[in-house]
Amino acid sequence: MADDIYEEAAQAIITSDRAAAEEVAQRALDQGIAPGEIMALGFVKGIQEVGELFESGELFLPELMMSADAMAGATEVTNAALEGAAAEVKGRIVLGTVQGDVHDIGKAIVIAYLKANGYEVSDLGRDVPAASFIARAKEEGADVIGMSALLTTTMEEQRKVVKTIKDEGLAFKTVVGGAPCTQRWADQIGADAYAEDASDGVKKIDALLGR
Ligand code: B12
Repeated sequence: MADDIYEEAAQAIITSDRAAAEEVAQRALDQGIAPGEIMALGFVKGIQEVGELFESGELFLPELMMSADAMAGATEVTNAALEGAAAEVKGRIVLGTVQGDVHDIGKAIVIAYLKANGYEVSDLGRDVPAASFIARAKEEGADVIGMSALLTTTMEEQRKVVKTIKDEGLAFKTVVGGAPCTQRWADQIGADAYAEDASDGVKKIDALLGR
């Protein structure tokens, strides 16, 4: 049953079992479940629960890191299934996790979705300084700069990038995402869009570029 496999996926993350996570991801794909679906309804539920256990002090950093590793394994399997799905190139995007922040699981999912939906994406990695977002966007003639931030302390980096674009009169559109970000935050810093998850990211970028 589909519900069971979603639960199995969540459990593989909660129990930090990378091998199980990869096996469940592959089995879900073999059963015809879409990569985004097993991610959103299974693995992401698991890592959210891990985050809650960490916050309430029931789980510690080494366990959180092992769960993150299991999540990375699942993401590799589902992202591979998204590869090569698109035919036309709709635009160029540079995307990274902001300076001071090493959370990159969500970013990897967003990149896979964008690629599968026809975008050329340069992955700038994590802990990316504001100046590097701008320099790479210029170098690559990007249409959009995407910034991921998972910490309330690193969200400010998104503001720096948006401000530089405005100060220098550059044409890049900006999209922000990550757990602490909201539409309100995007409005506050003057970003062009906020996306709640990977598929929303594709929708928002399509809309920004009139695709
Ligand atoms: C996994 C994890 C880690 C892993 C990260 C591994 C990795 N390679 O990414 C490790 C163990 C390294 C880690 C470390 C830390 N973490 Co941490 N971590 C998490 C956890 C549990 C899950 C994050 C995650 O992967 N979620 C799953 C993905 C799929 O979701 P997502 O990232 O939100 O991305 C989706 C959307 O947001 C959106 N999106 C994201 N980015 C973008 C960008 C664009 C452009 C678009 C369009 C969309 C988009 O699309 C994605 C896909 O749908 C969260 C809890 C949580 N609720 O988020 C805590 C959490 C973010 N961490 C937290 C903390 C405190 C830390 C540490 C400071 C812990 C410590 N004491 O050292 C360090 C900080 C390290 C650093 N400098 O960055 C806090 C942050 C609190 C705060 N308010 O700032 C959280 C909320 C946990 C908690 N509840 O306390 N962490």
